[in-house]
Amino acid sequence: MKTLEKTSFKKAFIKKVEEVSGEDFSESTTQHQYQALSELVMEEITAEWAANNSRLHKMEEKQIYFFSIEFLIGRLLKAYINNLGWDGVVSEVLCELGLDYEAIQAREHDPALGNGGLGRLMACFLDSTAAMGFPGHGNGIRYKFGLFEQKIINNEQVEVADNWLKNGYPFEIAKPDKSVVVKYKGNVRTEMVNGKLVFIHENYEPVLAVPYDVPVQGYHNKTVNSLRLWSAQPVEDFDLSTFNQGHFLKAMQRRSEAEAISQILYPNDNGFEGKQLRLKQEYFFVCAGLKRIVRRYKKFNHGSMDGFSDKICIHINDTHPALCVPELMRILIDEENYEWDKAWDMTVKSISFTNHTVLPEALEKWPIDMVKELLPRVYQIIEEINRRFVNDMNWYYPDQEARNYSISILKDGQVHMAHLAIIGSHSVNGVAELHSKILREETFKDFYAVFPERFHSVTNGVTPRRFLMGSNPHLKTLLNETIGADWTRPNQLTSLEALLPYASDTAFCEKLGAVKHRNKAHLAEYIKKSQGIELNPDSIFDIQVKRIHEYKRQLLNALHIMYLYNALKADPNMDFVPKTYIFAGKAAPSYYYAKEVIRLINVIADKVNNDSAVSDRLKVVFVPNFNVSVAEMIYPAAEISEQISTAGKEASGTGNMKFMMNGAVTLGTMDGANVEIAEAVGMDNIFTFGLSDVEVANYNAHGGYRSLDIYESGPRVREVLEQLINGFFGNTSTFQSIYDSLLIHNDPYFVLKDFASYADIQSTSSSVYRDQKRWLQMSAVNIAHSGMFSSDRSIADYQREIWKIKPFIYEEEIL
Ligand code: NTF
Repeated sequence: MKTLEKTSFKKAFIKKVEEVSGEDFSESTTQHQYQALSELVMEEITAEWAANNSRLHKMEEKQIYFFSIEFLIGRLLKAYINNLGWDGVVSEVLCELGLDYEAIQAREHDPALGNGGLGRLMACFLDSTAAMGFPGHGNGIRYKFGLFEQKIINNEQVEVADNWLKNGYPFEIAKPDKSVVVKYKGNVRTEMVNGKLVFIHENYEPVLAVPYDVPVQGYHNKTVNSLRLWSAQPVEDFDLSTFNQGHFLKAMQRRSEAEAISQILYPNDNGFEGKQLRLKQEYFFVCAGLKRIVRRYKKFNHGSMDGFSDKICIHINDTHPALCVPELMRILIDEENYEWDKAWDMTVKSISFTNHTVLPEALEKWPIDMVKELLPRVYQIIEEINRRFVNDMNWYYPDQEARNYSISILKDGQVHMAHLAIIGSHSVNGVAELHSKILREETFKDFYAVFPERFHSVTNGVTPRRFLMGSNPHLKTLLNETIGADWTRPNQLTSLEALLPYASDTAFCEKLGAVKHRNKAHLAEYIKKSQGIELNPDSIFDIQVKRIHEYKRQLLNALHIMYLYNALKADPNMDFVPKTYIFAGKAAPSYYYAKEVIRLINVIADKVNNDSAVSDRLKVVFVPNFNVSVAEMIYPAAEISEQISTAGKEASGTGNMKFMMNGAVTLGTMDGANVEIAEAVGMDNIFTFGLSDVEVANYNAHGGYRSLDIYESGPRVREVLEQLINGFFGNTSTFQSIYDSLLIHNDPYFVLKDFASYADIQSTSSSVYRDQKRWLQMSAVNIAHSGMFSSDRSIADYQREIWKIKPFIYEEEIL
């Protein structure tokens, strides 16, 4: 890779703009400039990409394939430019040409091919894998419509289709010649061929899977990996036989049924919706992805699959790709003629599995009849895997029949996908220490008893290239000036610990405060422009951004704001540090309760922001359409990071890490990775509150706690609860379902139980904030200890513990 030369880049850019616009450069629009810049970047990357692919064909290194139903990659133009080391020259040239680099970047439609944590984690992992210079690729679905765009109209969430491909997408390459056929439905016939039973899948409905590859560029190195996204198309443009018989409508229907598979991303986060189309999607990218991997492996290994599991890791991201287990078995047995035992050994050795949630409503269970009808041969294999597993268990543990049944794949008329994933892989891991403990001791405890050696823990991480270096340039500069640039190298983020001595250095802290203030002002400007709300950048920016979900408890935050509002109204002279509460996040369109929480927050914002008695001290904003780009603007501006889930429910959280890296102080429960953040920074540099996971579990074991006790004993809380239903927000605006959940349905997420403790810690944090020196010291300590939350570290852990590949050695290839 060559470094970019300014004059030749300027010339090439002008020429490219004229090519894409067909007009003189002076007539070009931002859209043309964006297209031209994207094309130049792609030309550079694709040259290296080809070289990389041919290196990988030699199959000397073990390769990782991440199978995931979501890849929430975010905008790529700036990330590519930074990774190529072109950032300095590109900014300078665009500035000299009088162009606005930020506006050019904003032309890129942020691809929303994921809901939240699980999909974004995959994007961070791809980034880290490439940054660390080894082969790891993504395999998923090219949804025509990504996650809906969220608008807030009359305080409510309104969903708008996300037609992200309408202007084309410059960073993908279609590879129709690499298309494969995926087969659904039909029946399985058996035949004896040379004394061997052969399974023939016939009368199936074929769908064409067409791959689109997106390059994943390493950081300042020559690695370019691939994210392969599959698009579903009818096998022939028209189903000619049907068409010729005059059944035009039927032919068209087949076509749209095929296309439907990759039409839309299911908008649920942490929730399972057992629709047949979703099951089709799951098999679609599993079947297509494995087919290409196997073909390629055989092509470069003399047609043999023997060494497959030594060279290929199939990493399945939650259970959506769990059909990899029976599908790989099907390939090995039906197509490659392996015996069952050998095929099973190869399958289990190749596959590893990460679990991302313990919420029971998110665990996938498919009706047996549905799987049987849609995937007849795959189902037969699942049945056989289950039969052998149950036999083995009954043999080894003859006195444990109930336990043996409880861990089988097929039970109660359903296929239990997590069981399939655990039984069919050599490794299962949780995504934070606490989560992994809950998997071992609760969710999968019966499996842990049988396969203790399979259980691992790898704490999540986030890419500092996007979430610190890319999105917080002023902080990056300050860090470089203070401790040098070592921390910017892949897998070196722990070098930020060199910042620790500066945490008590007044001059450094002042600069840190100035960077934060500038980022707050930048966010305030965006909010002013987009929502017309004026914020005070001197107030505390207290931020909760994530999916809206009962267990994440945005409601606790909202009720507390009502409580503060009441207190300010009751005592206008109250001693109060001005606060700005910022929320963002989407609710699943069918999740009524979560949408009510969004409405509540917006109604509170209206009330508070329009009350001149308080609005100079208290402000509330709900930023619409939370996505990766909005996130990148929000994290750098945060001072308090709200991570307030009911303990035991949030597997890890990754927003908590992004906030921390940008110097926000966590205010949270001891849940998910918050526990490890607390360990890293020490209890003096985090605000924790609330029940522990064990306390929550104990209450639940005894039917919960009595929420009315809190209502009865606390007048302040009672006032807030009554305001939900007494017309406080205007006669038409009541929140009966929220009130009922808290008081009639006994508050299953312990919102009221944790309320007092939350209010206390909120007030403590405000007192600490008054001492800016102390606050900035906390902020610096958080940044300094954020190194272990880099996804480079997570990937290094996976390499060592799970994929068993040689440790990473960083070699800088440009700079
Ligand atoms: C999410 N799970 C968890 O809710 C987060 O705590 C975690 O940080 C991320 O995964 C990444 O591991 C999901 O998105 C899902 F889909 F599994 F529910």
